[in-house]
Amino acid sequence: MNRKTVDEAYWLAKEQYAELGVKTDAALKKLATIPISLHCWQGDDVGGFENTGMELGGGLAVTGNYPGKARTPNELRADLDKALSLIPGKHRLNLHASYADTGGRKVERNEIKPEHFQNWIAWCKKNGMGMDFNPTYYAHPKAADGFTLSHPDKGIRQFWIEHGICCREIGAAIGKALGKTCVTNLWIPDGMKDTPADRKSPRERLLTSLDAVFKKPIDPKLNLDAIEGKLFGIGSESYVVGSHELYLSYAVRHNKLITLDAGHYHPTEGIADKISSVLTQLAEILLHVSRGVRWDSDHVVTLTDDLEAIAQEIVWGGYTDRVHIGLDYFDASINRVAAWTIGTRNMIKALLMAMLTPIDTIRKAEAIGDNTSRLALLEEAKTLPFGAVWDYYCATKGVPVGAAWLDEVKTYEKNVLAKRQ
Ligand code: RNT
Ligand code: ZN
Repeated sequence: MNRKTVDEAYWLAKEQYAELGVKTDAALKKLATIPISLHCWQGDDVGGFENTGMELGGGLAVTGNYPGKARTPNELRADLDKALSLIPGKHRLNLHASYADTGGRKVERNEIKPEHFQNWIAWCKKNGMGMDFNPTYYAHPKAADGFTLSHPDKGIRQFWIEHGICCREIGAAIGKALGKTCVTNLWIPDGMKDTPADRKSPRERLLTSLDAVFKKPIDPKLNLDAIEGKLFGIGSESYVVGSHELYLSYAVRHNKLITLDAGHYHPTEGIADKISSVLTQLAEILLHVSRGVRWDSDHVVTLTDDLEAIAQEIVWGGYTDRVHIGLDYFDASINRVAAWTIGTRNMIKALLMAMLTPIDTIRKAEAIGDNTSRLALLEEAKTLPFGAVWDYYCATKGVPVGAAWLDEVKTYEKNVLAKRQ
């Protein structure tokens, strides 16, 4: 589509929205201020660069063997550069500790320091991006039996406590270097395949470990702590130590962020409704936007009703400053740069759709008990010319309009990814 057509379609759409009291220019201005945190682990199937030869473990499973996955930090950054050139707006990087860029030197996880992430920090700085961080509690000999911070062995627990402490320091260093607060998200795989005889002791050990990890106060302008629970995983079908309830109560008590991962609840349970619930008492939260297909399968984020509901809650609730939006999926069966591009563009699209809904009018109807109008207007809103506004946003941000980005990914695949075998 040429620029003239994009602009003309936008002007028509703008008029149509204006009649409903929706200001499209203002929506696009606001949209440009909302960063999405791109998860590094889509680029290499959650592999990281420690070269321990360990299996992923922790119940994480990546299927597919599409050629061209990033093998080095430089390759991963190049792939991210490509994806970011196809995504409108300024975004963030979400990095796992296992992606330390140590120049091939082995550094134990309880000894990692900000210096091991300097190349990542420099890359973010160059791109004007913020950065988020995650301790890595899997793919390690000390996590091989499925327990980390709740391990019955004190020495193993201590190792993982030290890892958590290192990661918060790194988070603070990231926040300081980039002048943008880093969110450091803690997730552990600990759990049991079959019915436990003692649910209590591992949870009490986890609590003590969390207290040790979070003991040192860190300036919340530099680093914010988030904690991510789940209901079940592969190998932890019957019991997960770090359940949603454990972390939610911890977050409320200790002023942490709760992380809501879209794949971490009962398979038909969405996270959209949880946002306004937990934000009644928590200052901020982190989302792991993902897509489960029948289970916590971490498929590429598509523009589903679930995604729209999440975006609506963030936008309509006025929570854009209190909800940190991160992505969490990993698909190795398709081009990985495309996977990032598709999922991130969809997240942004969903936010824009929410912003373009005449919610004030719909809320007025609700307030006077006119639920007929509420339903009618919500349904009519679904066929408003959202696509024209989205295309215009892409064009004005200098990224490909429509499926044109795919040609660029195909070219990149031919020139770069295919040469990686
Ligand atoms: C696992 C959690 C966790 C991981 C990443 C790689 O179930 O969702 O967020 O996906 O840390
Ligand atoms: Zn997650």
